[in-house]
Amino acid sequence: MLEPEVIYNELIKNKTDFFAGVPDSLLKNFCAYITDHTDEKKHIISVNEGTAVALAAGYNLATGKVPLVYMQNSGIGNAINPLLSLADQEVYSIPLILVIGWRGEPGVKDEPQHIKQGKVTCTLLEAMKIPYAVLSDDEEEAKKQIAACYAYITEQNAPYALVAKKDTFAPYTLRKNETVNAEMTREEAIDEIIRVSGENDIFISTTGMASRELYELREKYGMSHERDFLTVGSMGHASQIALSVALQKPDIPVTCIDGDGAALMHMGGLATIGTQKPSNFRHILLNNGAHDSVGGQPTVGLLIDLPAIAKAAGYKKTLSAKTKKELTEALEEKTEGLFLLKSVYGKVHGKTWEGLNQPLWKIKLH
Ligand SMILES: Cc1ncc(C[n+]2csc(CCOP(=O)(O)OP(=O)(O)O)c2C)c(N)n1
Repeated sequence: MLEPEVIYNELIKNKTDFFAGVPDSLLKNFCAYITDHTDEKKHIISVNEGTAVALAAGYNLATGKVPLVYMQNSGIGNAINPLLSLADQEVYSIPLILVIGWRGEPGVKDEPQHIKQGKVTCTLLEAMKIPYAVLSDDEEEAKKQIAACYAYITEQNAPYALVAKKDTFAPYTLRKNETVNAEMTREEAIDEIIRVSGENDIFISTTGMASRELYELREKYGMSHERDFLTVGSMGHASQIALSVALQKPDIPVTCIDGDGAALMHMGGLATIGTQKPSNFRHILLNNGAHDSVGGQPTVGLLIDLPAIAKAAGYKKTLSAKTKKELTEALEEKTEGLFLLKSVYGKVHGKTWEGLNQPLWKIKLH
């Protein structure tokens, strides 16, 4: 295994001192080391992988140095546009290092949403003509790969990728761990939400632990899973799936259980919801200020006023709840054409999501 410190020092030695990205469980230890050892202006946990590439490009334009962008392979899709139409050699030729966590690596057991991404990870890089190395877990070999990466970048002024398999990085425990002062866990909030909801309500839950907890709570109470759609992959898109279902099924209450990281990833979707205004739609955002499912790395969720943003985007009503009592009151509030976003502050666990162990199903609505 590679000590995150060793890799970080190799990067610093090569003057790479700017890091941006969206966290991934496979890169958790590496990201934690970066957080603890990098100035806050030089480590930006970005809202999505495409914005991370843009932040890196800006840093390169401003300083001439080679920045690093980290992501899970599922984020390559978000990054393709700025990689090909901004950083590519045939456009602005921006040198940058990509560190990509390889979920769903062929031959390694993983969840359904990672299988295809895992199969095509290297092919996608090849199609983009981004050279890459699968990072060795041997220190000396990894140092050689990093040297080759900088040799290419210096000569070609273009992106180069290091693909990291599971268990490439040795454990590292984050020291700068800010605890969220919250009374309720995400699971307790979901428990309360389903307790007070109608049994025919449709639930669309976001990527990560929220979907797992919804599933497990249904099991615990012997409830049906039939009206739940678990957005296991495709982070940030649950609210739009829910919006579209709500528009087509105006007589059925539809609830989106969202996360702050996911909502921020594609925050423009709030404007689509706010202008469509289906009165059967509830958007419940479980805001723990963190990417809890992949290790608890912070989001800006608690630094900005998400309900105010939703309100400004056209949501009819927004409520906030920090305690179970406030949540129950908010859920029971009835307004004609109620249209809510509730920001619920949940405790962070910091455990990484191992995924669901059940086959995927689609809700049957037609
Ligand atoms: C495009 C993309 N980038 C990254 C990931 C990895 N990932 C899975 S869950 C998650 C964190 C989600 O955070 P949030 O929505 O705040 O929910 P929480 O885990 O805190 O409940 C991340 C980054 C992913 N699945 N897809």
